[in-house]
Amino acid sequence: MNDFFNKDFLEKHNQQFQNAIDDEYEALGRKLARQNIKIDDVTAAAQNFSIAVPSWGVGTGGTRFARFPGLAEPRNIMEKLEDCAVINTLTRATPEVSPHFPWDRVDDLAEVRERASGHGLSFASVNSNTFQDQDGQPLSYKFGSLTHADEATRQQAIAHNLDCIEYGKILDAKSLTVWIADGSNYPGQQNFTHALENYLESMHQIYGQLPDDWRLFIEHKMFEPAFYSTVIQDWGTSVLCAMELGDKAFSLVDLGHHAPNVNIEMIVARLIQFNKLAGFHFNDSKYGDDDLDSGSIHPYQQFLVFNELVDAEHRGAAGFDPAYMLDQSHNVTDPIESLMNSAISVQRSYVQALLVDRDALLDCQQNCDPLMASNILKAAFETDVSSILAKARVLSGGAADPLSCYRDAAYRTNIAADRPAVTGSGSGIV
Ligand code: PSV
Ligand code: MN
Repeated sequence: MNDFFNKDFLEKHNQQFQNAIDDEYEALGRKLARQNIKIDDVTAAAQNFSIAVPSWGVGTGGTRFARFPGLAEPRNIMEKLEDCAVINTLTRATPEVSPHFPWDRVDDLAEVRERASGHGLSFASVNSNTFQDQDGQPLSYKFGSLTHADEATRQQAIAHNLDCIEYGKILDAKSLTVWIADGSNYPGQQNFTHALENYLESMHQIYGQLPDDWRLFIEHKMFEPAFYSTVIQDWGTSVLCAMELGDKAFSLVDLGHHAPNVNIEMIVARLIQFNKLAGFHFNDSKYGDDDLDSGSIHPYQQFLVFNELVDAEHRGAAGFDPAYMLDQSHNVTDPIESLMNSAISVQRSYVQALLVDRDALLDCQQNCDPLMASNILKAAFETDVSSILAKARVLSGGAADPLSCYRDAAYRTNIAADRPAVTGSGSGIV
C-alpha cells in the first residue's frame, strides 16, 4: 500500500504547495505573535494530535433503504488496515484503529497486530457488538442483550464482551467500548427499572474482568434501533452507570446520540469536572444519528467542544485523558476521503481552541461582559489555521493536501483488481 504514497511521491506532491504554505504560515505567524502566541508551539501541538479511525468506517455505509458499494472496498480487517494506513500516511493524525467484534474477528489476531504495526498503526478502544445476531449464535438479541429479560441471553452477551477484552489484549488495546441497542418500541414493552438493573448486573461482571490498566467506555444513544425507549438513553444514565461501576468506567460522547439542540459542550464540561469523560465518537448530524462527516454541519459546535477540552488541558484537570475516535457512515463519498477530511476537521477544531485567549475570556466572565466573551471565542474559531495543519502534516512526513494527493495516486483504481466486489457488507448499517 505505502508504495502508492512513498517518500518520493509525497515530497513531489508537497513541493507544489511549499511556497503557498510558507507564505500563509509566515503571515499567520505574525498575526499570532501579536496575540503573544508562538505559531511553532501550536504546530507542534497539532503534530501531537491524534484521533482513531473506526475499522468499520473504511467500508461503504448504507441506510435502511439501500447500500451502494464503492470501488475496491476492503473485504476484511487486513484490507481495512491498508485503507487506515493510507489515511494516516497522508494526514499523520490517525495512527490508531478502533476495531469492532465480531466484524474484525479472525483466528490469528496476533498477525493482525503485526500487520497493523507494519503499517505504523496500533489499536484503540475495542467495540463489542451485541446488537446483531451472528451465524450460529444460540440465543437471539432481538429483544435485548446485556439487559435481556432472559438470564441465559444476558450471559451470552457478557461472554462476548469478555471475549472482546481477550481480543483487545492480543491487539494491545487498553479499553472496551460497550454500546447496546437494547430498548423498546412500545410503551409497556419493557420495565425500565428491571432493564437497567439487568444492565448493571451484566456490566459488573464485565467490569470485574477488566485488566488493571484498561478502561470501560459506556456509550449511550437516545434512539435507534429502539424507537420508544433505550436502556442507556442519555449521558445521565451512562454517567450514573459509570459511577456505579467504579473508577475504570467512563461515559463516552458520540456526537450524534443526543436529542436535537442539546448543549453537548456542556455535557463534556460536566463529565470532565467529575472525571468521567471517556472520550468521543466524532461525527456530525442534522436530524438524528446521521453519522455525517465531522464538522460538515456544525463546525462551531465542534469547536466549542474543543474549547472545553483545551480548557481542561490548560487547567490540568485531574485524570483528563479523553480518547478521540471517529464514528461515521459514508454512503455517497469514498470513505478514505471522508475520514481524512473528518480527522483534519477535528484537528482544526483542536488547533482553533488552542488560540482562545483564556485569560481575557476569564476576565470577561469575571466582569460580566458576555459580548466580548463571545467575540473572543469567535475570533479563535474564525482564524484560518489551514497553514498550521498543512505545516504539521508536512513536518510529520504526511501530505500537504491529503485529498489531492490521494486522488493523484488513483489508489482505488489501482487496487480494484485485487479487491473484487463483495455482495453485502460485513458492517451492517453504521
Ligand atoms: C451506534 O449507532 C454506534 O454509534 C456505536 O458506536 C456502534 O458501535 C457503531 O455506531 C457502529 O454501528
Ligand atoms: Mn458510536
